[in-house]
Amino acid sequence: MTPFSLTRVALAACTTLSALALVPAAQAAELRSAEIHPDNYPTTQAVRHMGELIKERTQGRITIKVYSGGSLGSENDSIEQVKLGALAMTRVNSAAMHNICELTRVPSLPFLFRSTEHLHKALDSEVGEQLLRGCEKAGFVGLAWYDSGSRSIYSRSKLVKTPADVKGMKIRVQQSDLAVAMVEAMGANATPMPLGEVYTGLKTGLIDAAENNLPSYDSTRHFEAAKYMSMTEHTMTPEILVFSKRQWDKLPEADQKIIRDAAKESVPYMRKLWAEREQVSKAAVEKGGAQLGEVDKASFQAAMKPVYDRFVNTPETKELVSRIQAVK
Ligand code: GTR
Repeated sequence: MTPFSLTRVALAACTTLSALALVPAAQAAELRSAEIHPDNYPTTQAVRHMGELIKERTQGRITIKVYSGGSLGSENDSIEQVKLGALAMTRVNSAAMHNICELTRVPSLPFLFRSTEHLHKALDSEVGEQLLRGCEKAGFVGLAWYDSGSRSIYSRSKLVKTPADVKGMKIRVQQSDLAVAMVEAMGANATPMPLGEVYTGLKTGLIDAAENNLPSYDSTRHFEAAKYMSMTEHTMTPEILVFSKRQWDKLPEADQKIIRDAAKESVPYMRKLWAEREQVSKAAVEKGGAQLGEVDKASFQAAMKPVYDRFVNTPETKELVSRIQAVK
């Protein structure tokens, strides 16, 4: 072989190798997904369902393993892992993404949605897609929105009717500037902390109150420590399913499509489970001694003006909010 033909062989080998690198072979993969809720919670079950669809459509080549119950850490921990590409996916509440991906604040704004139907229509529309895409530059592929009902305040000592009743109360909130601002606009003192610390915080009196939806109030057993839940329903901040952009970019397009479609198809499944779970949890907390009381909602809503002034202050956020409000 002449030196010339040797080079040709080497060149040909290189070309083949680089072509292989550009078009990744359809590889078997187990996608790991983090979840802080227990196994029987609707979010956990929805991601498992999504995994079954993917497994079926890839003949078992791609599967999802959901690590539930916070076994991979807090929501913030899992977001960090997903960003780094160490973890494929995580399901978190949008509040956990607020400080990382600004547009996720929009669907968490207080009293934005008039009803569950309004929330579904808005998030299923192009606005919902635009908000999901907004996370890409931060390293996350937003796959789907899941229901989270609405959040209400529960206290150790009393039912509340108006913001005057929560004045000075120490209320635990999610670790988000918007969550802090909402509770402070009511006149309370916001204490951001991870969900896992709230039960003890309530039991020891470190905090007077917290706020969450009925299924979480039930599954965390917070109702044992704070039995007065006042139905402020101040935010319908949805759950969000995010995929690591680093891992996503390594997947062949056909697999990306299978994953995206399965995520979307898990949404109606989740919504059904959620609606059932809200009823079950309401009955369970009441049976466990919780008292649910109505509030003067208009007074809470009126107190939220500073929150809108601070967080809806760019042409983009203003436009998104008015498009959501215009959804019939
Ligand atoms: C729940 C939500 C969790 C978490 C939690 C909290 O409703 O599903 O992801 O954000 O609230 O208050 O920390």
